[in-house]
Amino acid sequence: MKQMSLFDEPTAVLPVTYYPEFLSKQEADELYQHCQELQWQQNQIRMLGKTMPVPRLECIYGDEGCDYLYSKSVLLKPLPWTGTLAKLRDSITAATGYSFRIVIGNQYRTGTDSIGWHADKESSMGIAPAMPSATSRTNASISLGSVRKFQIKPIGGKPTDFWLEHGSLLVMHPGCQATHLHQVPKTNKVVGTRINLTFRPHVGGKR
Ligand SMILES: O=C(O)CCC(=O)C(=O)O
Repeated sequence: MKQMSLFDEPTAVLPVTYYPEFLSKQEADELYQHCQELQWQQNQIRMLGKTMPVPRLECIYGDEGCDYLYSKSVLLKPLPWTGTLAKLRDSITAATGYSFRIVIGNQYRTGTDSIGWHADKESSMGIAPAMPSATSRTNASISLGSVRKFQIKPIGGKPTDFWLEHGSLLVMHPGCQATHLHQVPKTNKVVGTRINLTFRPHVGGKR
């Protein structure tokens, strides 16, 4: 499997690994079709004393009770794994060695849908998910549909831009969430729908 470790890049030392063709074109097309049947919703987020719509659609599937709260205001309650998502989870675990208990879907309908600079370090992801140690947690995300710019930067540092292709997998290794931020910025370009499936660990719920 083609794999690019950005640890090895002289100009961009990033704690991530990118697999541009993790899924074949046919597998990625079929998964994109499956994603049309998922239960997408537009959640509301509370920021700076205001309630506003999250600028993308979201869904969550996973182990029972593995609720996910982010930005102290958006509570996602997982639906049971679909067969397709469970199979994909297992294939990512086989390729990376990391285990996951939930998958969060983000659907970017147009260029104005986005996700701002953040790190994924919710306490539900582990006792010390943000610490760069062997016990800290990881994320693995599959991209489908239109290509959007993804940016990652060390906290206080300069961003590296790259484009996550249809069927690709991006793994953020343990420690990444402690030292780096990432985002998918808005764009004025005309772009089609992009779907991102982010597999994550969780310390709660039923096993
Ligand atoms: O859409 C992406 O590639 C990134 C999603 C993301 O940052 C997140 O779900 O926390």
